[in-house]
Amino acid sequence: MPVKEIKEGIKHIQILDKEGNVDEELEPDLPEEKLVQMYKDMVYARILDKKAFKIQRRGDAGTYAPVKGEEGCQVGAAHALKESDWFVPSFREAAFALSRGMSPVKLFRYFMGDAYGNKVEDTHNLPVSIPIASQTLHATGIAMASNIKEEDEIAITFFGDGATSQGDFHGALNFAGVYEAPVIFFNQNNRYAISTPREKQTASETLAQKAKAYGIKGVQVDGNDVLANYKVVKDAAERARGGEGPTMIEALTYRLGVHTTSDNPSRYRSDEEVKEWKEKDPIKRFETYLMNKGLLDEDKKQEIHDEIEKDIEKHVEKALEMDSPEKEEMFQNVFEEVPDMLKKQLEVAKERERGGN
Ligand SMILES: Cc1ncc(C[n+]2csc(CCOP(=O)(O)OP(=O)(O)O)c2C)c(N)n1
Repeated sequence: MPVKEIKEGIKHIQILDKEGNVDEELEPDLPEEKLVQMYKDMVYARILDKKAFKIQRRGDAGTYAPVKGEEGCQVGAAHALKESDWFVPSFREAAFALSRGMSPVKLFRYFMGDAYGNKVEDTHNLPVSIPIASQTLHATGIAMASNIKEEDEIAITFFGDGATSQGDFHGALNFAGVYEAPVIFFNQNNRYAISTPREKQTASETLAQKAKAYGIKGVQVDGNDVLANYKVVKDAAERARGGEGPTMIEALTYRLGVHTTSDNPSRYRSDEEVKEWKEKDPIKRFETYLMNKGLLDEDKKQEIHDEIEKDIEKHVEKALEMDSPEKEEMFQNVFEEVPDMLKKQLEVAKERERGGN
Protein backbone atom coordinates (compact mmCIF):
# COMPACT_ATOMS: atom_id res chain seq x y z
CA MET A 1 0.00 0.00 0.00
CA PRO A 2 1.60 3.31 -1.00
CA VAL A 3 0.11 5.29 1.93
CA LYS A 4 -0.35 3.40 5.13
CA GLU A 5 -0.86 4.42 8.72
CA ILE A 6 2.04 2.81 10.59
CA LYS A 7 1.41 4.37 13.96
CA GLU A 8 -1.44 6.47 15.22
CA GLY A 9 -1.29 9.68 13.19
CA ILE A 10 1.95 8.73 11.35
CA LYS A 11 1.76 7.78 7.70
CA HIS A 12 4.33 6.03 5.51
CA ILE A 13 4.51 7.28 1.93
CA GLN A 14 5.85 5.47 -1.13
CA ILE A 15 5.21 6.42 -4.77
CA LEU A 16 7.85 4.39 -6.63
CA ASP A 17 8.42 0.84 -5.46
CA LYS A 18 11.80 -0.82 -5.71
CA GLU A 19 11.02 -2.13 -9.20
CA GLY A 20 10.23 1.42 -10.37
CA ASN A 21 6.45 0.95 -10.60
CA VAL A 22 4.59 4.16 -9.91
CA ASP A 23 1.45 4.83 -7.90
CA GLU A 24 -0.36 7.05 -10.37
CA GLU A 25 -2.66 8.57 -7.76
CA LEU A 26 0.24 9.97 -5.78
CA GLU A 27 2.62 10.65 -8.69
CA PRO A 28 3.56 14.35 -8.64
CA ASP A 29 2.82 16.25 -11.82
CA LEU A 30 6.32 17.38 -12.73
CA PRO A 31 7.60 18.70 -16.06
CA GLU A 32 9.73 16.26 -18.02
CA GLU A 33 12.83 18.48 -17.84
CA LYS A 34 12.56 18.61 -14.07
CA LEU A 35 12.34 14.82 -13.83
CA VAL A 36 15.44 14.42 -16.01
CA GLN A 37 17.23 17.09 -13.98
CA MET A 38 16.44 15.19 -10.79
CA TYR A 39 17.97 12.09 -12.33
CA LYS A 40 21.08 14.04 -13.38
CA ASP A 41 21.43 15.46 -9.87
CA MET A 42 21.29 12.00 -8.34
CA VAL A 43 23.87 10.63 -10.75
CA TYR A 44 26.06 13.69 -10.21
CA ALA A 45 26.19 13.04 -6.47
CA ARG A 46 26.92 9.33 -7.01
CA ILE A 47 29.85 10.04 -9.33
CA LEU A 48 31.15 12.87 -7.15
CA ASP A 49 31.25 10.46 -4.21
CA LYS A 50 33.51 8.13 -6.16
CA LYS A 51 35.78 10.98 -7.16
CA ALA A 52 35.93 12.29 -3.60
CA PHE A 53 37.18 8.89 -2.51
CA LYS A 54 39.90 8.81 -5.10
CA ILE A 55 41.26 12.21 -4.16
CA GLN A 56 41.09 11.42 -0.45
CA ARG A 57 42.97 8.14 -0.99
CA ARG A 58 45.75 9.81 -2.92
CA GLY A 59 46.15 12.40 -0.14
CA ASP A 60 44.65 15.48 -1.78
CA ALA A 61 41.72 15.77 0.63
CA GLY A 62 40.61 14.90 4.14
CA THR A 63 37.60 13.02 5.51
CA TYR A 64 34.55 12.78 3.29
CA ALA A 65 31.08 11.48 4.25
CA PRO A 66 29.53 9.88 1.17
CA VAL A 67 25.90 10.23 0.08
CA LYS A 68 25.72 6.91 -1.80
CA GLY A 69 22.27 5.39 -1.30
CA GLU A 70 20.70 8.57 0.10
CA GLU A 71 20.47 10.57 -3.14
CA GLY A 72 16.69 10.11 -3.34
CA CYS A 73 16.15 11.89 -0.02
CA GLN A 74 18.28 14.87 -0.87
CA VAL A 75 17.47 15.43 -4.52
CA GLY A 76 13.73 14.99 -3.92
CA ALA A 77 13.88 17.53 -1.10
CA ALA A 78 16.01 20.04 -3.01
CA HIS A 79 13.60 20.14 -5.93
CA ALA A 80 10.63 20.79 -3.65
CA LEU A 81 11.99 24.01 -2.14
CA LYS A 82 12.72 27.57 -3.20
CA GLU A 83 16.19 29.05 -3.56
CA SER A 84 15.31 31.54 -0.81
CA ASP A 85 14.63 28.75 1.68
CA TRP A 86 17.36 27.99 4.19
CA PHE A 87 19.44 24.85 3.90
CA VAL A 88 20.88 23.80 7.27
CA PRO A 89 22.96 20.68 6.71
CA SER A 90 24.89 18.18 8.73
CA PHE A 91 27.86 16.67 6.83
CA ARG A 92 26.31 14.15 4.43
CA GLU A 93 24.30 16.43 2.16
CA ALA A 94 26.45 16.92 -0.94
CA ALA A 95 23.55 15.86 -3.18
CA PHE A 96 21.20 18.49 -1.76
CA ALA A 97 23.88 21.20 -1.92
CA LEU A 98 24.79 20.42 -5.54
CA SER A 99 21.13 20.17 -6.62
CA ARG A 100 20.69 23.64 -5.21
CA GLY A 101 23.52 24.94 -7.34
CA MET A 102 26.43 24.91 -4.93
CA SER A 103 29.70 24.91 -6.83
CA PRO A 104 31.46 21.53 -6.77
CA VAL A 105 34.73 23.48 -6.43
CA LYS A 106 33.52 24.90 -3.14
CA LEU A 107 32.48 21.47 -1.99
CA PHE A 108 35.84 19.94 -2.85
CA ARG A 109 37.69 22.83 -1.21
CA TYR A 110 35.79 22.20 2.02
CA PHE A 111 37.08 18.71 2.41
CA MET A 112 40.48 19.75 1.17
CA GLY A 113 40.59 21.79 4.41
CA ASP A 114 39.96 25.26 3.01
CA ALA A 115 37.56 27.42 5.07
CA TYR A 116 36.37 28.98 1.80
CA GLY A 117 34.45 25.73 1.24
CA ASN A 118 32.26 26.54 4.23
CA LYS A 119 31.89 30.26 3.59
CA VAL A 120 28.31 31.48 3.46
CA GLU A 121 28.26 33.87 0.57
CA ASP A 122 25.06 35.37 -0.74
CA THR A 123 23.12 32.12 -0.58
CA HIS A 124 20.87 30.68 2.08
CA ASN A 125 23.10 27.61 2.45
CA LEU A 126 24.58 27.22 5.92
CA PRO A 127 27.98 25.56 6.48
CA VAL A 128 28.47 21.89 7.22
CA SER A 129 27.87 21.15 10.90
CA ILE A 130 29.89 18.35 12.47
CA PRO A 131 28.60 18.29 16.09
CA ILE A 132 25.67 15.90 15.76
CA ALA A 133 22.23 17.58 15.85
CA SER A 134 23.58 21.07 16.64
CA GLN A 135 22.34 22.35 13.29
CA THR A 136 18.72 21.49 14.13
CA LEU A 137 18.74 24.35 16.65
CA HIS A 138 20.01 26.75 14.03
CA ALA A 139 17.22 25.75 11.68
CA THR A 140 14.57 26.35 14.35
CA GLY A 141 16.13 29.73 15.14
CA ILE A 142 16.18 30.75 11.49
CA ALA A 143 12.56 29.69 11.06
CA MET A 144 11.50 31.57 14.20
CA ALA A 145 13.26 34.67 12.82
CA SER A 146 11.46 34.23 9.51
CA ASN A 147 8.14 34.26 11.38
CA ILE A 148 9.05 37.35 13.38
CA LYS A 149 10.16 39.17 10.23
CA GLU A 150 7.06 37.95 8.42
CA GLU A 151 9.13 36.50 5.59
CA ASP A 152 8.12 33.73 3.22
CA GLU A 153 11.34 31.77 3.79
CA ILE A 154 11.34 28.43 5.53
CA ALA A 155 14.23 26.25 6.75
CA ILE A 156 15.10 22.63 6.14
CA THR A 157 17.62 20.80 8.27
CA PHE A 158 19.09 17.33 7.74
CA PHE A 159 20.28 14.89 10.39
CA GLY A 160 20.78 11.16 10.87
CA ASP A 161 19.02 8.59 13.02
CA GLY A 162 21.73 8.93 15.69
CA ALA A 163 21.01 12.65 15.96
CA THR A 164 17.50 11.97 17.24
CA SER A 165 19.07 10.77 20.51
CA GLN A 166 20.87 14.08 21.07
CA GLY A 167 19.58 16.82 23.37
CA ASP A 168 19.91 19.50 20.69
CA PHE A 169 17.41 17.66 18.49
CA HIS A 170 14.80 17.64 21.29
CA GLY A 171 15.40 21.31 22.08
CA ALA A 172 15.02 22.21 18.43
CA LEU A 173 11.73 20.32 18.06
CA ASN A 174 10.38 21.67 21.32
CA PHE A 175 10.96 25.30 20.36
CA ALA A 176 9.77 24.74 16.81
CA GLY A 177 6.53 23.25 18.12
CA VAL A 178 5.88 26.01 20.65
CA TYR A 179 6.67 28.81 18.19
CA GLU A 180 5.09 27.11 15.17
CA ALA A 181 8.33 27.75 13.33
CA PRO A 182 8.30 27.14 9.56
CA VAL A 183 10.95 24.42 9.60
CA ILE A 184 11.27 20.96 8.09
CA PHE A 185 13.25 18.44 10.11
CA PHE A 186 14.52 15.94 7.57
CA ASN A 187 15.78 12.78 9.19
CA GLN A 188 17.84 10.50 6.96
CA ASN A 189 17.40 7.27 8.84
CA ASN A 190 20.19 5.27 7.23
CA ARG A 191 20.01 2.74 10.07
CA TYR A 192 23.44 3.37 11.56
CA ALA A 193 25.23 6.02 13.61
CA ILE A 194 28.69 4.99 12.45
CA SER A 195 28.66 1.35 13.72
CA THR A 196 25.74 1.67 16.15
CA PRO A 197 22.55 0.21 14.70
CA ARG A 198 19.46 2.32 15.07
CA GLU A 199 17.82 -0.23 17.43
CA LYS A 200 20.71 0.14 19.87
CA GLN A 201 20.53 3.91 20.14
CA THR A 202 16.79 4.45 20.54
CA ALA A 203 13.92 2.20 21.64
CA SER A 204 11.43 4.35 19.74
CA GLU A 205 9.45 2.21 17.30
CA THR A 206 9.70 4.86 14.58
CA LEU A 207 11.69 8.08 14.58
CA ALA A 208 8.82 10.06 13.04
CA GLN A 209 6.76 9.52 16.17
CA LYS A 210 9.27 11.55 18.19
CA ALA A 211 7.67 14.59 16.52
CA LYS A 212 4.37 13.88 18.24
CA ALA A 213 5.84 14.53 21.68
CA TYR A 214 6.43 18.12 20.60
CA GLY A 215 3.09 18.71 18.91
CA ILE A 216 4.69 18.48 15.47
CA LYS A 217 3.45 16.60 12.46
CA GLY A 218 5.51 13.48 11.81
CA VAL A 219 5.59 11.50 8.58
CA GLN A 220 7.60 8.53 7.36
CA VAL A 221 8.69 8.15 3.75
CA ASP A 222 10.51 5.63 1.60
CA GLY A 223 13.80 7.53 1.48
CA ASN A 224 14.93 5.69 -1.65
CA ASP A 225 11.96 6.96 -3.62
CA VAL A 226 12.85 10.38 -4.99
CA LEU A 227 9.25 11.19 -5.95
CA ALA A 228 7.92 10.42 -2.47
CA ASN A 229 10.65 12.57 -0.92
CA TYR A 230 9.72 15.37 -3.28
CA LYS A 231 6.07 15.04 -2.27
CA VAL A 232 6.53 14.96 1.50
CA VAL A 233 8.89 17.95 1.44
CA LYS A 234 6.58 19.88 -0.90
CA ASP A 235 3.64 19.19 1.45
CA ALA A 236 5.69 20.12 4.52
CA ALA A 237 6.84 23.35 2.84
CA GLU A 238 3.26 24.29 2.01
CA ARG A 239 2.21 23.69 5.59
CA ALA A 240 5.13 25.74 6.91
CA ARG A 241 4.49 28.63 4.51
CA GLY A 242 0.78 28.46 5.30
CA GLY A 243 1.42 29.03 9.02
CA GLU A 244 0.77 25.42 10.02
CA GLY A 245 4.20 25.02 11.60
CA PRO A 246 6.94 22.41 11.46
CA THR A 247 7.04 18.86 10.08
CA MET A 248 9.44 16.07 10.88
CA ILE A 249 10.11 13.62 8.07
CA GLU A 250 11.70 10.25 8.75
CA ALA A 251 13.13 8.93 5.49
CA LEU A 252 13.91 5.21 5.57
CA THR A 253 17.12 4.81 3.64
CA TYR A 254 20.52 3.12 3.77
CA ARG A 255 24.08 4.26 3.49
CA LEU A 256 25.34 1.95 0.74
CA GLY A 257 28.94 2.96 1.35
CA VAL A 258 31.13 3.73 4.32
CA HIS A 259 30.27 6.19 7.11
CA THR A 260 33.28 8.28 6.10
CA THR A 261 36.51 7.63 4.27
CA SER A 262 37.96 6.27 7.55
CA ASP A 263 35.32 3.60 8.20
CA ASN A 264 35.11 -0.12 7.45
CA PRO A 265 31.42 -1.13 7.55
CA SER A 266 32.12 -4.83 6.90
CA ARG A 267 32.98 -5.00 10.62
CA TYR A 268 29.40 -4.26 11.65
CA ARG A 269 27.07 -4.97 8.67
CA SER A 270 26.40 -8.20 6.84
CA ASP A 271 26.84 -8.64 3.08
CA GLU A 272 23.23 -9.86 2.86
CA GLU A 273 21.94 -6.64 4.38
CA VAL A 274 23.93 -4.51 1.95
CA LYS A 275 22.75 -6.65 -0.97
CA GLU A 276 19.14 -6.25 0.10
CA TRP A 277 19.48 -2.48 0.11
CA LYS A 278 21.36 -2.40 -3.19
CA GLU A 279 18.19 -3.77 -4.72
CA LYS A 280 16.35 -0.75 -3.36
CA ASP A 281 18.87 1.69 -4.90
CA PRO A 282 17.13 5.06 -5.44
CA ILE A 283 18.88 5.70 -8.77
CA LYS A 284 18.03 2.31 -10.25
CA ARG A 285 14.32 2.59 -9.59
CA PHE A 286 14.12 6.17 -10.87
CA GLU A 287 15.91 5.07 -14.04
CA THR A 288 13.25 2.41 -14.61
CA TYR A 289 10.52 5.00 -14.04
CA LEU A 290 12.09 7.43 -16.54
CA MET A 291 12.64 4.65 -19.08
CA ASN A 292 9.00 3.57 -18.75
CA LYS A 293 8.01 7.18 -19.43
CA GLY A 294 10.25 7.33 -22.50
CA LEU A 295 12.45 10.02 -20.93
CA LEU A 296 15.60 7.92 -20.72
CA ASP A 297 17.28 5.14 -22.67
CA GLU A 298 20.68 3.43 -22.52
CA ASP A 299 22.31 5.90 -24.93
CA LYS A 300 21.03 8.94 -23.10
CA LYS A 301 22.05 7.40 -19.79
CA GLN A 302 25.60 6.93 -21.07
CA GLU A 303 25.66 10.47 -22.43
CA ILE A 304 24.57 11.87 -19.04
CA HIS A 305 27.19 9.81 -17.22
CA ASP A 306 29.98 10.90 -19.57
CA GLU A 307 29.03 14.56 -19.32
CA ILE A 308 28.96 14.43 -15.54
CA GLU A 309 32.31 12.62 -15.33
CA LYS A 310 33.87 15.35 -17.45
CA ASP A 311 32.25 18.15 -15.48
CA ILE A 312 33.42 16.74 -12.15
CA GLU A 313 36.95 16.24 -13.48
CA LYS A 314 37.01 19.91 -14.55
CA HIS A 315 35.91 21.08 -11.10
CA VAL A 316 38.44 18.86 -9.30
CA GLU A 317 41.24 20.31 -11.43
CA LYS A 318 40.06 23.79 -10.56
CA ALA A 319 39.86 22.98 -6.85
CA LEU A 320 43.38 21.51 -6.91
CA GLU A 321 44.79 24.55 -8.67
CA MET A 322 43.52 26.99 -6.03
CA ASP A 323 46.08 28.57 -3.71
CA SER A 324 46.36 27.31 -0.16
CA PRO A 325 44.34 29.46 2.23
CA GLU A 326 46.01 32.05 4.48
CA LYS A 327 45.95 31.28 8.23
CA GLU A 328 43.65 34.25 8.88
CA GLU A 329 40.88 32.69 6.83
CA MET A 330 40.42 29.92 9.38
CA PHE A 331 39.31 32.53 11.93
CA GLN A 332 37.12 34.62 9.68
CA ASN A 333 33.48 34.00 8.72
CA VAL A 334 32.64 32.31 12.01
CA PHE A 335 31.40 35.43 13.78
CA GLU A 336 30.41 38.74 12.26
CA GLU A 337 33.22 40.31 14.30
CA VAL A 338 36.21 38.17 15.22
CA PRO A 339 36.10 37.81 19.05
CA ASP A 340 39.19 38.37 21.23
CA MET A 341 39.52 34.65 21.93
CA LEU A 342 39.95 33.89 18.21
CA LYS A 343 42.23 36.90 17.69
CA LYS A 344 44.52 35.45 20.38
CA GLN A 345 44.46 32.02 18.73
CA LEU A 346 45.46 33.59 15.44
CA GLU A 347 48.37 35.39 17.12
CA VAL A 348 49.55 32.10 18.62
CA ALA A 349 49.26 30.35 15.25
CA LYS A 350 51.32 33.07 13.57
CA GLU A 351 53.89 33.02 16.33
CA ARG A 352 54.30 29.27 15.87
CA GLU A 353 54.71 29.77 12.15
CA ARG A 354 57.57 32.18 12.87
CA GLY A 355 59.22 29.46 14.97
CA GLY A 356 58.12 30.62 18.44
CA ASN A 357 56.45 28.39 21.04
C1 LIG B 1 28.13 15.69 19.44
C2 LIG B 1 28.90 14.69 18.64
N1 LIG B 1 29.18 13.48 19.17
C3 LIG B 1 29.88 12.57 18.46
C4 LIG B 1 30.30 12.85 17.19
C5 LIG B 1 31.07 11.80 16.37
N2 LIG B 1 30.21 11.32 15.28
C6 LIG B 1 30.40 11.73 14.02
S1 LIG B 1 29.29 11.08 12.98
C7 LIG B 1 28.53 10.22 14.20
C8 LIG B 1 27.33 9.34 13.92
C9 LIG B 1 26.17 10.12 13.42
O1 LIG B 1 25.14 9.24 13.09
P1 LIG B 1 23.79 9.75 12.48
O2 LIG B 1 23.29 10.91 13.27
O3 LIG B 1 22.90 8.57 12.37
O4 LIG B 1 24.18 10.32 11.04
P2 LIG B 1 24.89 9.57 9.82
O5 LIG B 1 26.37 9.75 10.00
O6 LIG B 1 24.48 8.15 9.83
O7 LIG B 1 24.43 10.28 8.60
C10 LIG B 1 29.17 10.45 15.42
C11 LIG B 1 28.76 9.82 16.70
C12 LIG B 1 30.01 14.15 16.68
N3 LIG B 1 30.38 14.51 15.44
N4 LIG B 1 29.30 15.02 17.41
